[in-house]
Amino acid sequence: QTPIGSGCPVHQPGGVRSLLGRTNKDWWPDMLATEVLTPNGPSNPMGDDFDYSKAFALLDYAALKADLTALMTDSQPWWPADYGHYGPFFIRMAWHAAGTYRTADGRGGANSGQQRFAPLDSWPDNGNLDKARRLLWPIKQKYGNKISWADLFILTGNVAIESMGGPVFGFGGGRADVFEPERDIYWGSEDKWVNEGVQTRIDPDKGMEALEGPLAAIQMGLIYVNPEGPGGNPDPLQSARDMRATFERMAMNSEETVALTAGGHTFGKAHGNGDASLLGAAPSGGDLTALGFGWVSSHESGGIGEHTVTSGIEGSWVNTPTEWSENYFRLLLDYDYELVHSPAGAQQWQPINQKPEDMAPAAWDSNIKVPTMMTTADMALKMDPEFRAISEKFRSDHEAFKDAFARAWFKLCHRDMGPKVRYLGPEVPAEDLIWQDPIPAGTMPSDAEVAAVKAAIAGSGLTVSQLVKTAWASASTYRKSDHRGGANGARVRLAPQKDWEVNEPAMLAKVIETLDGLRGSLSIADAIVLGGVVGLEKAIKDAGFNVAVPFTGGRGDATAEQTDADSFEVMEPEADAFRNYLGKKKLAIKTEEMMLDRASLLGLSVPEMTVLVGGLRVLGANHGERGHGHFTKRSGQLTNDFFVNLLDMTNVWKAVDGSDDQEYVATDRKGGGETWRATRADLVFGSNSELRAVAEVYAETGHEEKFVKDFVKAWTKVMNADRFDLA
Ligand code: HEB
Repeated sequence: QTPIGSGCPVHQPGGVRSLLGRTNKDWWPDMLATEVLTPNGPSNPMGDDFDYSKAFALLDYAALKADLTALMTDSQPWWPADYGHYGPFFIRMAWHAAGTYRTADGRGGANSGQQRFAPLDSWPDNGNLDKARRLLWPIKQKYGNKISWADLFILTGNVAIESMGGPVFGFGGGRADVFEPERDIYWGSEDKWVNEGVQTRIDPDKGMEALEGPLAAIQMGLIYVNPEGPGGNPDPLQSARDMRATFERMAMNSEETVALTAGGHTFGKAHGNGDASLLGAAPSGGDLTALGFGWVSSHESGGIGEHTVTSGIEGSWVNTPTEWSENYFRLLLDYDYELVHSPAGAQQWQPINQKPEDMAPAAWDSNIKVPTMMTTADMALKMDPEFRAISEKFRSDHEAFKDAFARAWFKLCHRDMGPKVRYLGPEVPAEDLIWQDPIPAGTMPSDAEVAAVKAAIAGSGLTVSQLVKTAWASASTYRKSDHRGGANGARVRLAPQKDWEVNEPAMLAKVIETLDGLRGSLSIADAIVLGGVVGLEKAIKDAGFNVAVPFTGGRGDATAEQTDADSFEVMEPEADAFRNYLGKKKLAIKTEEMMLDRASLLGLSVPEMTVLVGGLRVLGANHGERGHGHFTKRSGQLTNDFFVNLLDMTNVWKAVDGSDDQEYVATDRKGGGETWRATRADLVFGSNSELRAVAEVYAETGHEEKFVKDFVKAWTKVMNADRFDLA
């Protein structure tokens, strides 16, 4: 029971939604309020000096893999293995860990072990994966901090595939665990889960357009699509449409989508041999004595083994569910199928007149033969013309299918790890893959080289504003969610980034061309960042301070061939509060919440975000000629004028008519004349009490230099956010 009435709490006046939508506290109001302790820091028992990559280096990798292989067939009475093999179950666990990834904000995915926490641990689609994680606990306990849960999920999926003869492409470790749910992610606004009848997010007429960004699943609580078809409607063609839309948001094309689904469903079975209404609460709402187990069944057998109910669908896809084979496409394409109901009442497809030799062993007794099945989503691979062509190609060329599956699985599991330098362990593939956004290694310039280029830039006539904006355009694409973007590689000079409106293409091209002519032996990526340093140092000196701006060179330059331009398109900012930029598109969330979101992806704290915005305004870093928030009479000097003037009671602020509450004007309380103009991303530092408290610190007498130093620190953090090569 939720205390949230019928009105949807997450939509605000004006049609915008709240940044986070429905959160754990809305789903489980009784959940333990561990956040009362977060003022003391994040809940990480490992401490600040724990370095996961160092611990991983001590791991006996071969021994761990041997233990995992043995676990596959070590059936436990409290959750017996189907066919005596846990492999398929663990593949599903790994796929669901990775499958929450979405390209739009890079969040979700396998890289921090989020499947252990709400809401993911309790999503209907993750049903019974709590048991899979518990089966792994003795191994996690044994290897301790040398293997994170996040890495263990993926490695176990790989070992499962290998142990059943399937193809794998490699494994990279390096996913450090976190110890609390991600609090910065939007999972949707609906107040019902998929199994409670919530509507699909895809509109039959609008398709992909109707799937709200950044979401990548069609219903609340799903990894991607509903196996029974959109909203439970068993229409394979509509299911194909949804698969395309959602897998595209996971960075998968149609071929990868077919390969993954077919390869995955070459293994294992679906569970629906019982009454779904006998299942208890999901883990996060579970009983204290269940110790984190959810969906505890009151079925006479305890709802395990033969009587397991997970999705409600029942049966295996193929006749050989614990071996890699060619059977999936064979059975899918050779048989006609009819719609039937599982014992749990789910709609599924059964081969018509199935030959006994094509039937599957029952999971509990290999002497009993049962029909195989396909879900509506599987039927999409047969019925949709485009998917069908791919299915037929893979059927006739098994080697191509194997290769496509292995590569797509590797991508699925590593897509959110960022550049290859972050991968650890003996099984990292040598081949560079385009989705890793490869960057050639740079060389560290000497101090003399840096000094010479600095002098050349300083004498080039480029302005503080131009240099700062260009460096910001380059570095601020970084997102900690999937470690993409950033200044390394200088992709700001390539399509599509060079043409993004937020980057002022004409100005950007001119600055980069000039820097290119002056950079000597430095990479263009380094020169862009160094340009920012030159601009800042001038602004600091002109303001009367003596504070150095650090520079660490060694970045490389990526080429257009090394850049999957399409995959960068999703990263185009619709708004950028740091440059006071608002695109033409109406935003789904408030401008100031867009700012929080970007700051969060950059890994900034509240004071870091505040000091950066205040500093960038007076440096003239606004998009175009926009004067909003430029609260200074000495433009281009790094002063705290933004905060001083924002908090000055002289000004009376009001919304500009017709600006849809996006633009504001201040007049002098006494004289009545116009003093300043601002956006929401400016005024929020005066109106929100927490931001205001930080703004006051920077406006205080005696803190002028602290402001400069803090700005330089936060700026440098953004410039170096992607320097994993420095270790
Ligand atoms: Fe899957 C299972 C659906 C994709 C792998 N799946 C499954 C199930 C279902 C599904 C319903 C059943 C569950 C239970 O237990 O009951 N999928 C699905 C869908 C999709 C998919 C709808 C989209 C289209 N998969 C997938 C992928 C993969 C997979 C991609 C990988 C690669 N699955 C899987 C496995 C399994 C499953 C392995 C089995 C598990 C066991 O056996 O336990």
